[in-house]
Amino acid sequence: MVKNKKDEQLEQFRVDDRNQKMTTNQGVKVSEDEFSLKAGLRGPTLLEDFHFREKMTHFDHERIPERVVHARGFAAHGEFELYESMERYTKASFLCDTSIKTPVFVRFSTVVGSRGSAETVRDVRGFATKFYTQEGNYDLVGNNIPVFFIQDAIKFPDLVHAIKPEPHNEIPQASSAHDTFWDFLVNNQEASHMVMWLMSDRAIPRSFRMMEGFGVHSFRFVNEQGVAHFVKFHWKPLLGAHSLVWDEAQKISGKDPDFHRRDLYDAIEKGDFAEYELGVQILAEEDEFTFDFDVLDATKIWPEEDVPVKLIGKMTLNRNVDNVFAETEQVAFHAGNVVPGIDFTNDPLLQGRLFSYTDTQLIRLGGPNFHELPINRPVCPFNNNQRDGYGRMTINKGPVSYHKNSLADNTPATSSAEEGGFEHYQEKIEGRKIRNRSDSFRDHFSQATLFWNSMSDAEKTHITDAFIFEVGKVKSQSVKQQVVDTIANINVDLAKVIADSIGTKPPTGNGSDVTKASPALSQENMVKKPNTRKVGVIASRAGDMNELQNTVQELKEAMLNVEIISDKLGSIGELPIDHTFLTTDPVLFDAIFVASMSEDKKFKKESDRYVMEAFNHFKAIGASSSATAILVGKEGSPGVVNSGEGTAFVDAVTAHRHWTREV
Ligand code: HDD
Repeated sequence: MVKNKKDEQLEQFRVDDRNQKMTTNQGVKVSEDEFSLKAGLRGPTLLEDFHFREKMTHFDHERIPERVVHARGFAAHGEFELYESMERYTKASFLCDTSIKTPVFVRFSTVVGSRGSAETVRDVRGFATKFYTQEGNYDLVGNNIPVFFIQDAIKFPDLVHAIKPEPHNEIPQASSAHDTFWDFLVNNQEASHMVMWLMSDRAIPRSFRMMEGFGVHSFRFVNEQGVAHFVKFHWKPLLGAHSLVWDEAQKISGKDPDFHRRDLYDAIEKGDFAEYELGVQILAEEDEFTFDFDVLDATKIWPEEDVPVKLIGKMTLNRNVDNVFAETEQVAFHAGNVVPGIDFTNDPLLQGRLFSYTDTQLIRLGGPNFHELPINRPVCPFNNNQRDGYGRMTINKGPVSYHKNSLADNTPATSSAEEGGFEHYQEKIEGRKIRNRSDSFRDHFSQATLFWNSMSDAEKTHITDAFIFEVGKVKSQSVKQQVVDTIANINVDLAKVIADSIGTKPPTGNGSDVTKASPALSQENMVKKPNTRKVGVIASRAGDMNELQNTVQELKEAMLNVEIISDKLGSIGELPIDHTFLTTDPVLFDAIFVASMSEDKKFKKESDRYVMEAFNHFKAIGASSSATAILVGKEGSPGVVNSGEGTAFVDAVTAHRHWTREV
């Protein structure tokens, strides 16, 4: 079923090869696809075998360069619906007319790792959305962290060189835990705020479906009257933002390197669509200078308590791609793709991005016609005088390909603003050409401290441990010391604990006097829901079948996803066994419930391993009355529940993690 205008467009390009005859790319039917053409049964292969040549040549050219950053990604289609008209602020029609459902395509990614790297590494996540609006494509190319490492795009190549694997040995893959990254931080302290986020739980999300998204920069909304407001964009997941535990994340990297894409793909296939509300923080132009930071500085947030986030619509990701290469790999995002009503600011990071994205697509997608690829095409008409180039698909008719002309009545014609033409916001600019930055960009620590102050105790522990893990892997004693001294500017006690663990001298410096906190920054304060949480139910064939059936039923009614684990595949009564102890792992579940035990020693040992691992990762653990023996030594611990306690197990799963548990 074709779902929307974008889907309708893609449908024209879909091909189903099933039940078709095999042909060459020239349409000639192929008679033999097993053996190349040879001179004699044991003779050499002949050059005239055009089918062999074509098949091999195409294969030899199957790969394209991976993205220089954000190489590992996964995407889905969906729709955006508006709650209320924003016409007071913007003339973008998809944000004014609540009857419009805008098709979207969203690609999530890690930043540092190469295309085949694991997905649960400690990293920023890309959250790039293409809105196929009736006025052209609008791309919101954001991350799951609201700030960035640097203030000026000229430093982006340096940042990426420092965080990617070190060039002399290409180690480590997909990780910031190495000398060059931390050397970058201490010599470019504008990264301090972002590094606090990177060391926090935000960098190890539980799921793409449980992750916030941010446009990061201040953009501009411009309304029909030409009045502008600054705006920051947020995506708020309806399931709340939640994270893995670092030890668990590392183990998942081995057990299931595809953990995040599998989660999103499976959820969509099941009909558990990923949902996010679009939020905007809006600031009048005259309030530009009311903060103790510069609104053009991408290393700063606008605290939600100071500038509330207004939720204006909802995005639902409801369809997986048909072909990952054609869609996810060939999609070309660009922070510069805007529509009338949305405009840029002078944020020097944003300004530089406006150059980089088209430039990178030219090398990655091999020429200037990548906008014609099905996934990149706008759903509204597009006509201009651009012509030719590699891979051109459009057949432009007629002799005229220039403006102005009389032979085609001066068409394609430009449009006035009233007719929907994009007119850049007429911001007044004055100044000297200068290579420097404003003094208002020089405070690199206050918001890093604000972030630290806003964390719960558990989150602070995770950040501390993450610093010790990462900086502890740095080989240079000098860099380690400089990191400790840099962190002292954020919080001196944090710096002291790190110093004590990684063998440096205690920090010099007195710390920060920022006492402000922003509760909205803590994931502990976010909505928590049971929906789609994955429970591994351990069951033995010898157990009570009816009890198992009832347990599974109850958990499913509570919106949890249940998978049955046993020693062998097969079924227990009517219920199929989804995994053996070996084909899955406790790190792949949100909670473990032991429904029944077996006398078999190996079964017991494996069940103990599952329960222990879940316990160590602060997950909910439950057992039926016949299996409570498995909880011995853990009873009374937060999130450990036996079945006599009603909905307690579901509540324990809903709580996400039980950080006060002593492990
Ligand atoms: Fe970028 C890709 C997000 C700064 C240059 N970026 C890329 C993607 C995301 C972001 C989500 C992946 C898009 C996809 O899935 O295809 N980038 C950001 C954010 C930034 C940011 C939120 C800061 C606020 N980026 C940034 C700077 C530059 C770039 C400062 C260079 C001046 N980014 C690129 C790029 C990439 C890219 C080299 C690599 C692949 C691509 O564009 O398509 O152009």
